[in-house]
Amino acid sequence: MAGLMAGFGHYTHAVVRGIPASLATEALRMQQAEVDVRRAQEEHAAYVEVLRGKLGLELLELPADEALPDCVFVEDAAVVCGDTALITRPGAESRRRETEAMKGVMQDLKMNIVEMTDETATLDGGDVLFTGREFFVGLSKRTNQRGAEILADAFKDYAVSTVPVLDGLHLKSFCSMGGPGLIVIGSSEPAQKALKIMQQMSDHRYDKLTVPDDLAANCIYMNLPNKGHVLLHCTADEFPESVKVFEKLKDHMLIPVSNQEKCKVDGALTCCSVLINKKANI
Ligand code: M3B
Repeated sequence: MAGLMAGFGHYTHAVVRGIPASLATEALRMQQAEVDVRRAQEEHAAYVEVLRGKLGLELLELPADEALPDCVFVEDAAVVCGDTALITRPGAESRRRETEAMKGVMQDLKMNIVEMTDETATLDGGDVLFTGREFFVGLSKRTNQRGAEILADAFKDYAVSTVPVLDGLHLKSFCSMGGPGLIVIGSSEPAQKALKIMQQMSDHRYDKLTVPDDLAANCIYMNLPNKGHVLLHCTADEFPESVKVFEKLKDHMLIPVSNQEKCKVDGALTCCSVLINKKANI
């Protein structure tokens, strides 16, 4: 049991991608909102600097592509666990080609690549919650059962359970991992329902950290040498009540990261990087 969780949250590399000007008008969004691209780019640069400068990860930076307005949200294009990278088939047609550059960088990293070629399958990485011992896959507007099956085939060492996502875009629009065995969950009814389903389907008892704001439940946990437990979470400007909850975590190094512009196009913190644990440097 303990062996399964050892190393959870340990990362050496991160894949990120630039923000094209086309994000302002063309990126998909659930609610109409105007985005200031320059501000979004500044915000993203600060996010990247936390990963590289503060946390010491090796960054692989893909250039922005004007033809792919949502390309900064790299999480949706690949699911990485151990040495395997599953290149997804994003649910939105306009996002399908985001996977090309992602596949290229995974090849450079010498990952074991699995491609979702089945044309009936769709899956966005934002619907995939890896807990360290199993996967939960949200069945949403963007991810279907066939996509979840292909993920289960790609990561045979782990159990995979599906969770209906009735509200919002992705499973991780209201949850994420906050530590080994710790699920961070939003307070809305759909979020709480999804948590119940995950608890029922698992033979493990997860701890939970409930935050008032659903979007604030999307945070990034890492366990890094010399730093220990690290949590990137929303800022007090955005979600003051949720930040108070994070501040009760006494073992974590807490890093607030601003996400005000990117969230206008439904991008949260996890969306903007693919984290990888590679022992040997490349
Ligand atoms: C968001 C893509 C936005 C496209 C990520 C996870 C949950 C709220 N305009 N993609 N992976 N969603 O975030």
